[in-house]
Amino acid sequence: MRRDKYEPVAVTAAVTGGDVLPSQSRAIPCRVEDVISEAVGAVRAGASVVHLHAREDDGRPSASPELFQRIVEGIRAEVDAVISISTGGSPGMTPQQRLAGVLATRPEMATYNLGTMNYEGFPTPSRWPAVSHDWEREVLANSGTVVFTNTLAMLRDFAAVFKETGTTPELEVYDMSHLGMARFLLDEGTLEGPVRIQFVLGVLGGTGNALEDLVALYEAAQRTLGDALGVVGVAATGYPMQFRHAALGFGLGLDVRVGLEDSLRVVRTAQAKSNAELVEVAGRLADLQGRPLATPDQVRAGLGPWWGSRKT
Ligand code: KMH
Ligand code: ZN
Repeated sequence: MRRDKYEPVAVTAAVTGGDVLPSQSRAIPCRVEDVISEAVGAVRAGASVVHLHAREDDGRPSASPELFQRIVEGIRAEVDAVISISTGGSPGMTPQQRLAGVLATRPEMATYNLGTMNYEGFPTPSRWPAVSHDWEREVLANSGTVVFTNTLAMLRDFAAVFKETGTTPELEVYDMSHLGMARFLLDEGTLEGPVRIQFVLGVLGGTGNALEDLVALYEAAQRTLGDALGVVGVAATGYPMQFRHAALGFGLGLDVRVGLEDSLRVVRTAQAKSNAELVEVAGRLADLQGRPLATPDQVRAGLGPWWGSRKT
């Protein structure tokens, strides 16, 4: 799907993630009430979608259905936003744990990671952050061994849960090979088009973070998926590429994801104090290009067939 010149674009706020360590930035929300207030702040700053992971109070990534429920209920009590739950979770979670948030909250959208890959958040010991929790030390000690597992069997199982819960899969494409997998899943009927794609750039194990990588992936997606290609978005990691890809993405008519899950800095020399700060920058980049920010209902109108056939 290609958008016209002045059509709205949506900003997703990825407010906490499962990979960044709370010791890296005081702004990363961990407790339920902090995740809620960060998400609410991001929506008030212009985001229409919030992408959510859950954490224990000490910041350890969690698959607790209760935590996901409390987070989603808390956000919905304060703002209207499209909820996108992570099924990527964090390294070490089982497939069932990774589905827990979707089963507990039946969100409009959830991430759907298309391939098994290396996934290294902390590859270089000399650049590791000083951390204060033992669980964070374990994350760093696992450096060099992290595999993000997404087998074909898992993809079929996850799709069945998404269909049952009326959840739109947001296909996370880190690599050209993931487009081939999406095509296969469409052809065998596991997925139904039009599919929503989000390019994730800059993860060590996937495509790099150059602007040309986004253009190459976008062209490949149009060629590979054709009419089955629905809304397209981009999530790039790290400063300044998060914002450079936001500018290019809006120019191309794509949705854009920003947030502390993917990038901690708001300017070269300073960390963001909140997710809202990052969303505000994205909003300015859209506005400068004459693109209004989509409302949650405008995003819902573009969700795929499983959301459309949802019964409750
Ligand atoms: N942390 C991002 C780079 C997911 O939650 O399913 C990838 C991500 C995956 O958001
Ligand atoms: Zn995520």
